[in-house]
Amino acid sequence: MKILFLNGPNLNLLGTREPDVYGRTTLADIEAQVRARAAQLKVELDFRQSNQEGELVDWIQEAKGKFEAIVINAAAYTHTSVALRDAISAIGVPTVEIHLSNIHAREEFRHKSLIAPVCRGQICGFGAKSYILGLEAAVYVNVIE
Ligand code: CA2
Repeated sequence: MKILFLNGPNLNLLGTREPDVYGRTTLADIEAQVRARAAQLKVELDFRQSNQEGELVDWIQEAKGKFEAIVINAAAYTHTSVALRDAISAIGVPTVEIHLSNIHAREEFRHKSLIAPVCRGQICGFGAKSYILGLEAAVYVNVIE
């Protein structure tokens, strides 16, 4: 099974800026944790980050036929991107939405996710563990389908 992890804008800054909000764990640290769990589950991973909305759309489109699931932290595009939502909806690859923070407990503009209705489910609020739970959910949706 192959799973594509996508990370949206500014997540490359994790661990280096605003540690009070997002902690000191870098995206590379999170990737290492996800890879360790993926090895236990015998799952292959591709782990990517982009600040460009169009590049994320391209990667979602290209996932069809190559990956069994997508796990996405769309970051700020979660709340704004009809393009990401349309791409997820169009390709039909099961997609799990994840966030480090509990977006529902933060500013009101973060409560709305445009991608949530086209994702299989949402995991938020567990810090780096949201990524591990996202991986497990991606495996789960493939096992039960
Ligand atoms: O909680 C999450 O994972 C978010 O997707 C993170 C996004 C935010 O816009 C979403 O509402 C929730 C922000 C990612 C930016 O990360 C930074 C890391 C360090 C310094 C600045 C931003």
